[in-house]
Amino acid sequence: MPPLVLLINGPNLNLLGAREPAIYGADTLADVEARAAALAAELGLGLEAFQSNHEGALIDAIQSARERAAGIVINPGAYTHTSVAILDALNAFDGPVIEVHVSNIHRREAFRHRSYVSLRADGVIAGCGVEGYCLAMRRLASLLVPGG
Ligand code: CA2
Repeated sequence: MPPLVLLINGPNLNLLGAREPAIYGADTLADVEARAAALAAELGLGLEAFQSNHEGALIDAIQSARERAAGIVINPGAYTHTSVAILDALNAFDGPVIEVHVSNIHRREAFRHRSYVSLRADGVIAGCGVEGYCLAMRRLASLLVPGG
């Protein structure tokens, strides 16, 4: 079995492609998940994708990764800037965590500049559009796949 990566997207990211294309691009979340799954297979990784608008459901998904997943790619959406609970859940996961933001949060409002999740993340990608998810997968492959 290839090492499993859990791709987690937080609140409102189900709207990718539907609104605000100037900030978030034109690809839908389904496009992003399909591309990540295809890339994962190429890189010798497995992929499971999950999205929720609910903080507790995101925490349950992160906790479930403890038994099943080798690594996590997470875009926590606005919870990035508010959720100590998501940080705590990630701190209880032993594998590598890559944080992704579609937009460059540092070029936006001041309240988006702080990330609780970055206190745990092994890598952070922001402002690369949805391509950031693929960059994150490649980083996890180099950490998790021998010779990857
Ligand atoms: O840039 C990112 O990926 C964010 O995590 C996206 C969050 C935002 O709160 C963070 O500060 C940065 C918002 C996701 C909203 O996604 C939408 C996508 C399309 C249309 C409307 C919202």
